[in-house]
Amino acid sequence: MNFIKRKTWQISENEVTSKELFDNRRTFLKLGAASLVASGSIIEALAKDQLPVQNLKFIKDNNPNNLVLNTYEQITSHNNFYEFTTNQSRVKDLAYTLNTNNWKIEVDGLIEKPVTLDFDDLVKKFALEERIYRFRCVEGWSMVVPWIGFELSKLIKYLKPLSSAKYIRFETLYDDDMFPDQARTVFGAIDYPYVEGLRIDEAMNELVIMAVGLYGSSMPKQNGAPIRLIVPWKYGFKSIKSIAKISFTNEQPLNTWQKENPKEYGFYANVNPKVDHPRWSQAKERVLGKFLKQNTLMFNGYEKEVAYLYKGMDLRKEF
Ligand SMILES: Nc1nc2c(c(=O)[nH]1)N[C@H]1C(S)=C(S)[C@@H](COP(=O)(O)O)O[C@H]1N2
Ligand SMILES: [Mo]
Repeated sequence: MNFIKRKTWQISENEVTSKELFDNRRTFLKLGAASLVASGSIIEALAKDQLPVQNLKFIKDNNPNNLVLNTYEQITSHNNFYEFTTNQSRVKDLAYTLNTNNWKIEVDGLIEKPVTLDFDDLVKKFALEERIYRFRCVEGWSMVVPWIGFELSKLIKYLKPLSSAKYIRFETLYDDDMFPDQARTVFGAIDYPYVEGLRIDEAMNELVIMAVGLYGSSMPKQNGAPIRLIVPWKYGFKSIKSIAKISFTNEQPLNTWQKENPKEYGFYANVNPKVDHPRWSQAKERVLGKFLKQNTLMFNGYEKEVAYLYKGMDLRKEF
């Protein structure tokens, strides 16, 4: 059993069983239990009935940098998910057609043994962790999200790619019954399926997660249910949603946005306030729900953790 003994002040709201919390929410708050938690945001939102049922068990992120979380409402009502619509406020109303039952991920390419992973098994195999990360879209908006997931590195080790595999490639599900924009064969917004990729050494960095939820509960459909990638130091488009296929390759994958517009979007897409998008500056960003803009940080604030990956590269050319 992986029971870790901690001081009372390290007990997270997640460890107080959700049953206790829901049965006795008022008393819980009156007793000052909020003082036991690292960040009160989840308790606050629960008290206001703004969160869905907390159905995931996970290891809490103590949020050492005190990032201010965006609300569940903000995170789930402003979305980029072109398979539904390019209208960011409409995704949440259209996403019900995505059926995540019996979800499979096909794995092929440079790997000892191609397999089909079952999502439900996968979630049981790897311990879930909360990761509170900044998330920066290339369009200039950002948010802070308490994702729940497991490290991609653990999945890669489990899958045992061949040493000749230099890249990992992901595909979103292709199903035109579930995704209305995939059914618009001629006038669709982009070519489907949506594709993304990482170099294997990037993919092995411990910041990269396969996210299966946020705010303690399963991934909302509009955010990429049931499982998506999160690469917090790269522009949001790298964080591909609703993954149905993984391939190991020795060639750099042609990711969707590079294919659509290679002058504006590359493979790396590292957040970089000094390299502007051809049509706008990337120096600042607007946090969802905020009026004033804030400075964008190099590698989205994760320079210490990831700069080694790009030593010797010209980040203006390899954007
Ligand atoms: N399959 C798929 N994945 C996707 C997208 C998409 O349109 N389709 N949009 C990307 C972009 S541009 C961003 S900013 C994020 C948005 O994630 P969110 O809706 O959870 O904020 O998802 C990324 N992953
Ligand atoms: Mo984005």
